Amino acid sequence: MRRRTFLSAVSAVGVGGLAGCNAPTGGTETELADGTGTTAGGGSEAETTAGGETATEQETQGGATETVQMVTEGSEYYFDPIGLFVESGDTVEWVIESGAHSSTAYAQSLDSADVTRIPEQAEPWNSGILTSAGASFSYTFEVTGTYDYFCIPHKALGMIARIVCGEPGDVEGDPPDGDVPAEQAIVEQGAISYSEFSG
Ligand SMILES: [Cu+2]
Repeated sequence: MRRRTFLSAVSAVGVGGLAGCNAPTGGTETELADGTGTTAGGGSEAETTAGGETATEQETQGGATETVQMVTEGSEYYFDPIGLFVESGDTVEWVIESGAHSSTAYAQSLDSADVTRIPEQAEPWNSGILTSAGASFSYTFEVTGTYDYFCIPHKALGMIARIVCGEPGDVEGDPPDGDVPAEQAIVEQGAISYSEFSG
């Protein structure tokens, strides 16, 4: 039930904000209707969840794909939406809308990050710098928690964003390179557009 609400919100943002560039979530809602418990990942996912919530997790696991645009607009460089909620098992696809960007997790195991701001058990990701419009990179979120990430060439200019998978994690404050939406706001709204956040 909550999941459907979130997806509806994401769809609305996508259609309104992207002027029909694509339809990121259009095809995935139908998968949700019958996509329960058939994937190989289902078992391990439940194991990583705190005991009391297992039933809920099984009910809501999906495999939906959400899209985040990477944008250069004048002197602004940003991810859109800048805040996004996903369920464990969902995939996020980052797509170059304009400019050249990367999607890189705040994980000290990666050369370009000075701090770690993803869950301890999570696999860090780094798309490398993508340079052509339409180029994309995907990552499937398995571990519950909060993930902050950035664009390598534009980190110093504040091109950072946040994804909450399942429920907020234990990150504190904002990343060192700028502000991102609060975890609870992401959970409540499902997706927070850059224009909404930057005011
Ligand atoms: Cu960038």
